[in-house]
Amino acid sequence: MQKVLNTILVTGFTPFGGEKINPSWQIVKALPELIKGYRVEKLRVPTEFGKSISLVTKAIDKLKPDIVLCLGQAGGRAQMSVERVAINVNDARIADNAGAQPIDEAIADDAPAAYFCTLPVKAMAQAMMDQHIPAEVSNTAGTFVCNHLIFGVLHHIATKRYPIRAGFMHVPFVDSQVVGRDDVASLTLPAMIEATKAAIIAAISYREDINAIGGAHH
Ligand code: PCA
Repeated sequence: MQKVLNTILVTGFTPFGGEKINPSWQIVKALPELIKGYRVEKLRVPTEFGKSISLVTKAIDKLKPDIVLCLGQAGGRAQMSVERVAINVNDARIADNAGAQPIDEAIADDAPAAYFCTLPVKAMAQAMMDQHIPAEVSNTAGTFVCNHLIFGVLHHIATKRYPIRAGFMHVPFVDSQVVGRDDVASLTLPAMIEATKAAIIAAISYREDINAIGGAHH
């Protein structure tokens, strides 16, 4: 069957670390089905080493999206954080949702030390700030399941030579998670949804521009 619409795959995680919700999935769930003519495919990913990568890479193989944007919670951060890089390390401070806690392990042996995300990180952060929502480019996605997932996704795309752009965004706690906690940053869900839409539009515009000037993938 012929592919009619361009597609963006957007993922969010299940709650972890004792939290009842994960704002990353709340945001993804609330996104429209269509953004700037791109079909929005949504996937809820378990906060587990291994399984998170296999689930998302399977979805990529099946859907062949043009863009992949994974979201995760970074409790304590004050801004929407567009990640620049993923590193080839699992080093877990807490166990994942299946009880695994890898320390100082490589994610993949036959892989580089790091991958740069291939979305326009600065334009995405700026697009969110233009909506009056605090946003930044971050130079570390940590060494837990979020970094693990985006590293695995970028490695899969590189290995398969897919013409797919992929990136990651960490999001703060949503306000309901910090009720009764002192000095912990949060944003409201509507603000984070608006911000994410703006970031997605920036990613789509960038891809359309690049393709218009000659179809380069990187
Ligand atoms: N945040 C974790 C994993 C799942 C999530 O939402 C992280 O930053 O690694």
